[in-house]
Amino acid sequence: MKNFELPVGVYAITDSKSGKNKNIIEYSEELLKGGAKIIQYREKNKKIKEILEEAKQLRELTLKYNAIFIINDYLDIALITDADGIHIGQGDLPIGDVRKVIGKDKIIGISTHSPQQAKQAVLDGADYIGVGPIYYTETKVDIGELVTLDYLEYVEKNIPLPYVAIGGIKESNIDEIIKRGAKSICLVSELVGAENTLETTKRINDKIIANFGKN
Ligand code: 3NM
Repeated sequence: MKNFELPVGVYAITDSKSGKNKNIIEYSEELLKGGAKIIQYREKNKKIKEILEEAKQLRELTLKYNAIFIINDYLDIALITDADGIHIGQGDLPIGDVRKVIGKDKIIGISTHSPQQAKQAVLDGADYIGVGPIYYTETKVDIGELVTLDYLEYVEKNIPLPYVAIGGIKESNIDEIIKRGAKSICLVSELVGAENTLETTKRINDKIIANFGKN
């Protein structure tokens, strides 16, 4: 997609593990009411038909709140639900091939964990990159090495793409991330697992916007 910008503020990702007994649609609505303007549906364990059903409901919800809807991994589900884009990992289909299927008007994001991967994402035509895991997290399995704040600083200074900082980010350490210039910040367990998802999302989203302004 041409000239894509990530919304300034919280980048929300769903997680059935962090949600415990919370209903995904209910907590997603809280994330959106709290101000998240982008939400990624990420589901690693459910059966494909259930994934499709949830994705369809989230598509409706994101349209209602005028938020960007991204699907993690599943190209077919992204196409069926007419999601705004797809987020892939380093081990997934190459960006060029994903682009052929999804088209030039959709968003492609890719997780990166090193300067080399970030530079490659630029060459391959990614619309944005994930930068993480910055801190330790149990939300993602097989996280590999922590990239630390050094990699965040590298991307901020050297990579001409929008990026989202991710991995172990909490309300208690977010100042370190904001200080380095990250305008799009993902907190999964901190928001999905919060006692009050709406209030926590709003507080954090407002803080990021207070630092950088809305886009
Ligand atoms: N991707 P939490 S870290 C989904 O580094 C995901 O690419 C990561 O969850 C990466 O905010 C991560 O609960 C999980 O730590 C982030």
